[in-house]
Amino acid sequence: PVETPAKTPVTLLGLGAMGAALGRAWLAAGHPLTVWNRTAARAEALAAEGATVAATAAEAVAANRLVVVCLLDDASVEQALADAELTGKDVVNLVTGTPAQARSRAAWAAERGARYLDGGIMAVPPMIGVPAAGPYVFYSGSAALFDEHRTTLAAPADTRYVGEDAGHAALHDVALLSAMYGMFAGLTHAFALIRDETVAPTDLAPLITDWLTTMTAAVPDTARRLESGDYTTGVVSNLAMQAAGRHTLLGTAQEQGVSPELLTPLFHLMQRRLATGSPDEDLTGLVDLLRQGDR
Ligand code: FVH
Repeated sequence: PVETPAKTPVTLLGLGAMGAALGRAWLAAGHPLTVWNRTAARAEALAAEGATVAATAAEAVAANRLVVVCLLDDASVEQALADAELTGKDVVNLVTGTPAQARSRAAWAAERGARYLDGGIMAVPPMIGVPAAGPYVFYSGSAALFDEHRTTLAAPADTRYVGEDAGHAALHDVALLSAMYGMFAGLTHAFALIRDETVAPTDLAPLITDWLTTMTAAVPDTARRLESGDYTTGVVSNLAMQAAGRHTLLGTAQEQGVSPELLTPLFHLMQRRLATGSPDEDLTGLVDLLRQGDR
């Protein structure tokens, strides 16, 4: 008979919405799982599914070499792992944080004799363990740790390793979340415009979806322009024309009784860039304007 290789045992700290989903995915994939959660009752469901419950975080860490942390924030990592012996451990931190927090957490782990990988989860809990939903996690930090555990890490969600700099997973995570919040700002304003009209939100929704999907062509265009430094060749919708459009967009907001507070910052930036004499560019120059050194 062919023996199936044993699955890497995993320790998981934190059984909130995301931690529980991750734990369930590792159990489903056949990994022995040791869990700890500050509020013990939250571990009961996973225990019933086969997880071993540790009484303390330190005990959970002691159980396995691979230790995955999915707590609320960086401060909770500090508190939960204060008494844990990390020498020889492989710590994978999936807590959402800033690049600087990730880098200092990497240094903190190194001082304690652990290898460190930081992660930024691009998914919500129901997507975990459902490959068709497209979940993935950015990882950065120890390449050796990532290579050794990549199969285990891929059980709950696909993996994207983005380099040895421990801050880069968080940087990618926050860059994508920032783009998402820009989209949320736009659709919030759009729905506000039609709120008191006889236009049904459910009729507008597919139109917004199609339009935003078409407009994502601006993403690779902007990237190419930033890399080439040429912000004008092939521009279809120039900055001067778009800045002039503020009268229509802000005027419509006023007519509809909608606050312009989500739109005005972008138009202010356009006018500042125009003031530098860049009417033939597209919006790429706003990227440079946002850099604090350019203020
Ligand atoms: N849920 C989501 O949609 C997002 C998707 C992208 C990634 N995030 C990040 O994942 C981290 C965990 O998020 P979560 O959804 O599991 O969060 P909660 O359900 O609120 O659970 C929080 C867990 O953290 C424990 N905890 C909080 N403070 C402490 C502390 N001082 N010491 C020890 N544990 C702590 C909490 O324990 P308890 O309240 O049950 O006792 C939960 O286990 C997060 O970084 C997201 O940004 C999720």
